[in-house]
Amino acid sequence: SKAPVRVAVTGAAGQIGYSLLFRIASGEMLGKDQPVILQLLDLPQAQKAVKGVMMELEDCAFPLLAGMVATDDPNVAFKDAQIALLVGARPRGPGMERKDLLTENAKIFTVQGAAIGQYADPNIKVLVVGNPCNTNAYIAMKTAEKFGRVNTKNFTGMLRLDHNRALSQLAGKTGRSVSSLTKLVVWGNHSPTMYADYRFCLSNGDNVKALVNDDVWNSDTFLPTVGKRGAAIIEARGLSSAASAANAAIDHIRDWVLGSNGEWVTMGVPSDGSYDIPEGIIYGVPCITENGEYKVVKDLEIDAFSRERMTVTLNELLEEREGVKDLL
Ligand code: NAX
Repeated sequence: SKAPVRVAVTGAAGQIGYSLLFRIASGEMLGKDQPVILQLLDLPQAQKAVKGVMMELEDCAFPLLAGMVATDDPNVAFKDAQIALLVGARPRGPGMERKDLLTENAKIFTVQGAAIGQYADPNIKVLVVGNPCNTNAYIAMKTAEKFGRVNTKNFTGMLRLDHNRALSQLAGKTGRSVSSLTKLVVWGNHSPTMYADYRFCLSNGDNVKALVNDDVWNSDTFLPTVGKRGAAIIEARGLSSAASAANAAIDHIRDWVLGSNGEWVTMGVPSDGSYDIPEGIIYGVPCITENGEYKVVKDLEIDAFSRERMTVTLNELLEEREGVKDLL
C-alpha cells in the first residue's frame, strides 16, 4: 500500500476546517487508496477545539487516516508536509480597514511562508484559502523563496469556488447540466473584481456564449451574482461560505494531484507573464493539470471587454502587493 501523504491544514478549528478535514481523511482529495497524515495548525486558544475535531475524526474510523498532530507552532505543522491548505486567517473585525486586514494577514503569512520554506517537503503544493487569498499566497511564496528550498511555482490561491459558482449560474441560465460545461475560466483576484469568462465555454460541443446570447445578462446579472456570492451567503446564512469553500479546496488539490484529464480548471498561480500579468502576481488563470503539475492555457484571445475586466482585478492585486511590500 502507498506511503501516507502529510497534509498540513491551518485554521483547523474553523468552519471550513470542520468540513474539509473529514473529506481529506475519507480520501476525497487524494484518492481512495491514499493514506494521509493530518498536521493541524491553529492558534493557542483554539487548541482545545482542534482536539475536539480530532476526537470526531477518530470516531469516523477512517481507514485512510494514518495519523494526526495538532499544534500552534507553524514549524511543526509544516514539517515535511507535501500538501498545505492555508485556511486560517485574520477575519475583518469591526472598524478594521481593508489595509489593516491586509497587514494583519501579511504577518501570519510571512511566518507560515518561512516555516514552509525551511521545513516542508521541497515539492510541497500550497493552496491559500484564507483571505485575501491571492495576496496571502504571494506573501507566503515570497517569504519561502528566501530559503531557496521549495518550488515557489507551487504557491497557489483559491479561485475554484468562484469557478464552481460560475458553473452553476451558467447551468441555470442555459438549462444544461453543470457536468456538460467545459473551458470556463475566472481571471484575477478572489474578490468581487474577479472576471468569470465563458467566451470559450462549451456544453456538449455547443458554444455557451451563443446559447446564452445575452451580453446584458453577462455584465448585469452573471458577473455581479458570482462576484457577490460570498456576501449573499453571509446575508442568508449569517455565516460565510464554509462547506462550498471546503469543497472547492478539495477540487483544487484533487485536480492538481490527480489530473484534470485535459479539462480546464481555474487556479490562482504565480504569473509567468502570460496575458500581460506581471510575473509573480497570483492571478486566476485557466490551467490543465497532469502528473502533479499545472500548465497555464496560453494564447487565448482577449477582447476589449475582457481586457478591461482583467485590468480592474489586476490593479486591485497590484494595490494589495504595494500595501505589503515593506514586509517582504
Ligand atoms: P473561521 O473564523 O471559522 O476559522 C478560522 C480559523 O483560523 C480559526 O480557528 C482561527 O483560530 C484560525 N486562525 C486564525 N489565525 C491563525 C493563524 N495565524 N494560524 C493558524 N490558524 C489561525 O473562518 P472560516 O470560515 O473557516 O474561513 C477561513 C478563511 O477562509 C477566511 O479568511 C475566509 O475569508 C476565507 N474564505 C476564502 C474563500 C475563498 O474562496 N478563497 C471562500 C470562503 C472563505 O470566506
